[in-house]
Amino acid sequence: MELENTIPVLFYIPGTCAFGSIVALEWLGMPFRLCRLDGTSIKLEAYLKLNPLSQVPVFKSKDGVLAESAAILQHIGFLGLDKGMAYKQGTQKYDHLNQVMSFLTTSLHTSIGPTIHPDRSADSQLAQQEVVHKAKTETIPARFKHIEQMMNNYGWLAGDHPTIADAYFYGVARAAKEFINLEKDFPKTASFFLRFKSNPGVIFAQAIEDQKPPKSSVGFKGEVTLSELV
Ligand SMILES: N[C@@H](CCC(=O)N[C@@H](CS)C(=O)NCC(=O)O)C(=O)O
Repeated sequence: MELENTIPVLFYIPGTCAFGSIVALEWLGMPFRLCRLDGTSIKLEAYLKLNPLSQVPVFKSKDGVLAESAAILQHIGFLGLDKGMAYKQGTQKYDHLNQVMSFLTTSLHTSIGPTIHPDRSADSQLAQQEVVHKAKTETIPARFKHIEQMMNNYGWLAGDHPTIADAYFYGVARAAKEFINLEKDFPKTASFFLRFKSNPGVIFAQAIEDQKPPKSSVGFKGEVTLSELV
């Protein structure tokens, strides 16, 4: 039981930005568990103790409790430096990755928010429709334009291979594929989605979200419930 408690846990809700952290954990290859939440359990007192903001992802390990995707992914990425998941602080590569992560977790993430929770951006239905329309036709395409420019000659965001930035981007940006014509307007980003879809970490995270038994995993030690953890 004590050994069990030392295995890190990632708290997630399917379909959210927590996807990238699941991908990164799978890449890392160290033992981890997952705790699936929903719109109700995320508001429970037990979870609010972990993250008073009532948001996912949260990562609980022997090093403590971490919220915020950028912090969680840099933490996991540091553990996976030998795998090239992230870069050593103090290097140009780290600074660039950090810059990309900052853009993704702020400008990009917040641009997509209104399309998922329009009620949080405006009160009346008409005002909400306007907010969603502006997000889909102006703000999000502008952010994707920047992403398209950031895609490097290797087809990734921060290196000659996928890093935590690519894992996070995939999880957040997939929602926008429904109303953005990637092939026509953002061909490098369209190609990114096609290639990254078959990455083992992405296949694993997708199976988890879809509640299908993952075909393979290096470190996954199973799902736990919130009540088992408190
Ligand atoms: N700044 C936070 C944002 C986290 C966030 O907004 N998470 C969303 C999912 S993408 C969430 O938990 N939504 C649940 C809710 O707001 O009820 C981060 O980067 O991790």
